[in-house]
Amino acid sequence: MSPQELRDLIEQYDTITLYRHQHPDCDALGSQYAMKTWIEDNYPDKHVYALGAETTHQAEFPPSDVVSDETIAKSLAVVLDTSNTARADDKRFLNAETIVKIDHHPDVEPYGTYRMVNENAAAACEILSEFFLSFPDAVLSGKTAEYLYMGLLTDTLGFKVSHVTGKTLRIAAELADKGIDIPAINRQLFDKSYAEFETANYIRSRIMRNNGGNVACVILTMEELEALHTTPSEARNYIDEIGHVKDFDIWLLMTEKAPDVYDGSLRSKTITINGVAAEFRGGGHACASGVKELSYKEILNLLDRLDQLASVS
Ligand SMILES: [Mn+2]
Repeated sequence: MSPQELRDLIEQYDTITLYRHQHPDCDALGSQYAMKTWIEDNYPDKHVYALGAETTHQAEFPPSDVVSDETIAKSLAVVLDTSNTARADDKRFLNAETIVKIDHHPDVEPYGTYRMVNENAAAACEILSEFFLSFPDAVLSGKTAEYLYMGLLTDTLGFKVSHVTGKTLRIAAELADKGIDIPAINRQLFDKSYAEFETANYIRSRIMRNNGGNVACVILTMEELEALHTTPSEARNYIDEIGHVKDFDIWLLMTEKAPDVYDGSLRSKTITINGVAAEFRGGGHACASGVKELSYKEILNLLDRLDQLASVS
């Protein structure tokens, strides 16, 4: 739908309910709260509710609203950053009178009465920014701009991924002009706690490399995880700490969850690794995979296979 059609729809409804996906990131929450503040700033008499049970620890967002099923039924529902209905945090949007999907993921399930979907957009916040910026007569506050910038920045990993276009950067520039505090936003989103910093230091100190030096592996035992006060799956979130090294083509982080039972996360720059991952009860994307329930002996076999991959490429 066009920006004007969406604006007309917002003007028609007194009650608007907003939705995000499960395990929300800063694009899901940022787009949701940007929509809420923009509508409240421009249409102060309307009732706008942001719904969803889960939140993120990466940044602070207001608490979710609580609304009745009756309120949802008569509302305009706008679902943000959510490619399919099963992924929506609050599925009651399906009972709303009118549903709008605003998203940038592949449109695998074109749900809703209307759609504003652009698979080439870097973030839901990019689509929403474009919508807001097409109305110079409407207020786009600093708070709304901050929410939008947070979504853009996190979904593009700091404007570093291939989805970033000239349009993404022009939109970021327009948001910057609204007086947002860019360094403060970056600190809020990306600064670590000292405990996380120390865990990262420890993991980096445990790197083992193959003969060629281009495969890097860290194996954390149950004792080590206990000393780090972290769980096996939380520890594997630190996989990025051993990436971004010119010398490493493949890197992996194995964590012991029961005596001699290890799960692992594997990453590569360009080498396809999901085939090898599948040989070890795993799989995933070409350059980002997982493996499950390996013994220490199997880890050594896995390292041999990755060593072969890295040496032929
Ligand atoms: Mn997104």
